Amino acid sequence: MALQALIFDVDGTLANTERDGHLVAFNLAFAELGLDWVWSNKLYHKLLNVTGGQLRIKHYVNDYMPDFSHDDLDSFAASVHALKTEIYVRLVHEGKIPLRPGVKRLFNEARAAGLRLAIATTTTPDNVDALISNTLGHEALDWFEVIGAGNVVPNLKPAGDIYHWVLEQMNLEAKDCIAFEDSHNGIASAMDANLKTLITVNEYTESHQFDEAIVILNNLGEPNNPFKMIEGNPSQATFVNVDYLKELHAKHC
Ligand code: XBP
Ligand code: MG
Repeated sequence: MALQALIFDVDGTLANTERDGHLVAFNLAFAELGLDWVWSNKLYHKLLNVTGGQLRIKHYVNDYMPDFSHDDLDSFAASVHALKTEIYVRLVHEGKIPLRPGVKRLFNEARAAGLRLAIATTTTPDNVDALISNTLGHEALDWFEVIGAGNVVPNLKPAGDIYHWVLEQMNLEAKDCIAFEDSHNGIASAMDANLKTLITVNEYTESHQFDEAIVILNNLGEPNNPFKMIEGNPSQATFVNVDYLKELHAKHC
């Protein structure tokens, strides 16, 4: 079967949201709540192994702040996280987080070619809405047939739940799709649903293992700004477009 759909992760894949958005928002939320916690970039790099902002806060308290007193860790983490989400959405609307190279172009080319688009992320749905509408316009939310976010499945990535859910919603088989990810937890989730996965690394994930990726790139590239291939089969392509995706699909799926 020909390639039919592209399924995108959000954080780290569509934009450098972790460094420019989530980390900044966590620290601003801590300060606003009078907590003297400051997550450095180095610490956040480690904390990213735990997906989901609320789980990340609980992991931090348990592993780094064992003496921190709280009545109920679940509700504490939920309230810090709610404020962090508000701040993150505000940062996105201030235009602080651009899309990574090639993302907007590829969405447009894929739509023109009749490919179906979807999102599979562990982040909060408000964050996805804010990023898409701020960078592409509010109407771009309709470009995605399904937006699967962290609230629709019980287990976050690296579990495969979100990709299984998206495939089921679209009534598609994994072999007819390509997933786009940036992290080890992300590719583990996609692989659980048998999805062939294209990786674009970022500063937090360039040392991750991506043994099963169909190709590993520094970014999607643009006609005037070619990608760097970190691992993959040689190709004439210098940026990711629909023809290159079809080539990858034919080779791997
Ligand atoms: C993203 C996440 C999220 C974000 C923060 O992982 O793990 O937790 O870091 O967003 P992926 P929330 O890119 O693999 O989906 O605070 O809304 O969870
Ligand atoms: Mg990601």
